[in-house]
Amino acid sequence: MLLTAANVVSDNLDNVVTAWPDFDRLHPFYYELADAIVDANELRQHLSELSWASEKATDIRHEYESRLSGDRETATKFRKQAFARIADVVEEIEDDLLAVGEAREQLRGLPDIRPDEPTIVVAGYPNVGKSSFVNTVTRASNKEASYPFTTTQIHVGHVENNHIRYQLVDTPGLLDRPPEDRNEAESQAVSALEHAADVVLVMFDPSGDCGYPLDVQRALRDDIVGRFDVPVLTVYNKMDRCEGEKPDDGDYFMSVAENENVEAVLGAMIEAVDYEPELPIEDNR
Ligand SMILES: Nc1nc2c(ncn2[C@@H]2O[C@H](COP(=O)(O)OP(=O)(O)OP(=O)(O)O)[C@@H](O)[C@H]2O)c(=O)[nH]1
Ligand SMILES: [Mg+2]
Repeated sequence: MLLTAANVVSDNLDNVVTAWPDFDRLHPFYYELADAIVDANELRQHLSELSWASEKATDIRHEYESRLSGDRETATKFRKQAFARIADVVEEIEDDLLAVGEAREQLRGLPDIRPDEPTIVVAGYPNVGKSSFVNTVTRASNKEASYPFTTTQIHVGHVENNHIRYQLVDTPGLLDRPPEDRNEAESQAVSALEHAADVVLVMFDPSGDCGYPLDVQRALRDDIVGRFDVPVLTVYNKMDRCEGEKPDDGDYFMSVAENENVEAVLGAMIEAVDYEPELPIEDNR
């Protein structure tokens, strides 16, 4: 009975610990995102308490095993004592167990962004047409997963080109306002995106509909250029609403509403990603 009780406690706690990915080997994208949601150091601490408790349960078993060989009455007394001590150990880690369970719930909905897949991040102020663009180009293969990140959601859509799958990440609430307006978790989500992005599309609305003047939109782009270590392309949308000269700081001009130049913009993004799939090395023997 003691052997079984100690093993059940010890094995279950070990399973909880080993079921967590090794934080040190996690892709930086997921590390940053996870750390923004649950403090990774605190979580490590909780998990190490569980490991401690697991070992402790085994220790108690070893300590009492030899004492159980005596007469029945003494053995029963020791067995109860051992049970009580194991129960104390479990009680001692109650808070850690609760915290680990809560962290698991919070992390369960992490967006399905594959950091190793070529990734196009779409940024820009609210209402400039980001979602319209992502929805248009991902129409067929649009498996959109959204994730409630603090006040906002990250949407992920996919397109395929030359048998390579590209993910488009639409990030309302994250890359659509000045850095000083972001809370800590949101800033960290932005750093996570820095690890995942292969190219950033900054979308401008020159029509004035979105409510943000162009110089404000440009300031956001300049912040993104400073942060991201990948090509950042400026795309003017809503060109159907604009007359006169094209602004000279645009890489591309389109109208999602009139489906004008949208595919070309997508093509340019894919080219900017410059993704080379890893091919198996040919064996010439
Ligand atoms: N005239 C015109 N309107 C457009 C164009 N593209 C998008 N819109 C409209 O602009 C509005 C905002 O578009 P969304 O795609 O929701 O913009 P968003 O950037 O995703 O906005 P948030 O999700 O709030 O950040 C919608 O009413 C669209 O129909 C365009 O090329 N021309
Ligand atoms: Mg949107």
